Amino acid sequence: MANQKEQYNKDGYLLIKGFFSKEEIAQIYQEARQIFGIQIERVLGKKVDINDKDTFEKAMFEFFEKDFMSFVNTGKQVQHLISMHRLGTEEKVTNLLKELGYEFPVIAVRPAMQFNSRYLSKDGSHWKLGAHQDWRTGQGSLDSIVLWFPLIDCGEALGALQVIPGSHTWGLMSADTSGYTGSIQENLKEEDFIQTEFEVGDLLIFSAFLIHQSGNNVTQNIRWSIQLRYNNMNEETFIERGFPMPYIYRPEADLVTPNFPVKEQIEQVFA
Ligand SMILES: O=C(O)CCC(=O)C(=O)O
Repeated sequence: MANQKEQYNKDGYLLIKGFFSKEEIAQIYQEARQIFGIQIERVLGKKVDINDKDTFEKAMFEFFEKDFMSFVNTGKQVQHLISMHRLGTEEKVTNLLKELGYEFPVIAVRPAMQFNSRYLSKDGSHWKLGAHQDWRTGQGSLDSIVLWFPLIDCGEALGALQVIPGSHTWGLMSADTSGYTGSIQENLKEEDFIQTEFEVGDLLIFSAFLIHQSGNNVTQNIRWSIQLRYNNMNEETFIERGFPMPYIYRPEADLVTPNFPVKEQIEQVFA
């Protein structure tokens, strides 16, 4: 274990084989597809078999094209899967954080599931992100940590994450505002990036300062992945800065569906 921490401190990341069970990841993946399947049926007027990968993913692309707003909202609902949230609070996760030096881990932001594909991205950022450091968006403890893992076996062709070992000690790099994370301005050498490879259950854990980027998903398939982020409440500068929370989470001011619901619809629920 001491070796694990040493390696993490040196490289800024660890790739841990078989950290999660294949079954628990499969369940989350299935529930995410089920949620999309419900709206696919409504919007496209056809039921799709979520286990028929290519047909299902084609239906995802059609759904995206046909009703973008519902697609975005469905994607947001998927972020609230209980199975995914449960995974992020498992003891083996908090134990790992403690092994890496966390005294008091908290969730930095809600877990995120991504479904990356060129066919599910209007500006390219939901296909692939340029090089960035997650700390710029999270601004939490200096030892903020990110967990990244795919819901499917995932290597270079599907665009698994690429990381620069040791770059977590280079400081906070300047970045533009492209995508939703910004991209680092400095010229980085492509050959410094290491391509990660995963089987279902493998976990990449990295410092929020580690420079990383999406690989290039050259396939017709979707790269399904999850990111979990944590802060250490005992980290001195985080305490001194008053625990900043840069993520904004608030309700819509107006009714999303005008004139809904009428009294009878509510009565029906409790009849
Ligand atoms: O999964 C990806 O392609 C990029 C995810 C990422 O780097 C991030 O959200 O910080």
